[in-house]
Amino acid sequence: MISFILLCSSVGCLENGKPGPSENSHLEGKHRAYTFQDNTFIEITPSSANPGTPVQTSFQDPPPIPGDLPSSWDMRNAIYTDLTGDGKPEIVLLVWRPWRDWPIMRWSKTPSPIAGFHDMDGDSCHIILIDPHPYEDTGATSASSRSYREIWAGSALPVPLIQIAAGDIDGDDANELIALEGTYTNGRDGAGNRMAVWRWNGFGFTMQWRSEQAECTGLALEDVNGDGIADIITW
Ligand SMILES: [Ca+2]
Ligand SMILES: [Ca+2]
Ligand SMILES: [Ca+2]
Repeated sequence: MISFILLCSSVGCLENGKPGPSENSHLEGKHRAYTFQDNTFIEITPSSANPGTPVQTSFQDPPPIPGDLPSSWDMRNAIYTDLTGDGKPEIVLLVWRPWRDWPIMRWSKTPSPIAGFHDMDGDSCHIILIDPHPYEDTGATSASSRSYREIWAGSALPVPLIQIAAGDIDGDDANELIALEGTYTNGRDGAGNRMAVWRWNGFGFTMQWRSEQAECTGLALEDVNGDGIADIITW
């Protein structure tokens, strides 16, 4: 089952289940593709006779993103999907925002382990899950009174992300978070250099797989080998 809707990102907006702004597959041009087989990801070489097809979505009609997100947040991706496995979609945000230390470090005399997790502007990269319907619990009757509410927010990532996608890439009916990693040195607009797959563990995300180093600038999920399950494409 595939379920992701890319609401808005640095690479395109309102990509409702289609991993790019056009109907065409990303297999055109320079790309690499990976599929999950035998408990690992294997690079595959698609052919012109077997082009990738955009994956279908499960969650339609994404709600508007709450308008009161902090102005200091640079939202790079927003995905409407169920990553936590409870059957209810949340809004998954890829955010760069001003770095803050762990509160507990104010009592520590040792250097913070996350001290270097920021770019030249002092911004760090975070995955944040927010409630897509926060107003429903407040008694408000319309989305106009929406205010954002975090379900889960990760601390500064040691390796920042350039782009994220989500979908079930191993066919177990649970969605994974697929991330294009970059570097704080190159910043949020720099090229990516690895793909990583993360899975929700009940408290946060556990990395399941990480690709070899290979520079790329974007990712998408398409079914390349025709088995109905999304594969990862980078370019
Ligand atoms: Ca959920
Ligand atoms: Ca899965
Ligand atoms: Ca496939």
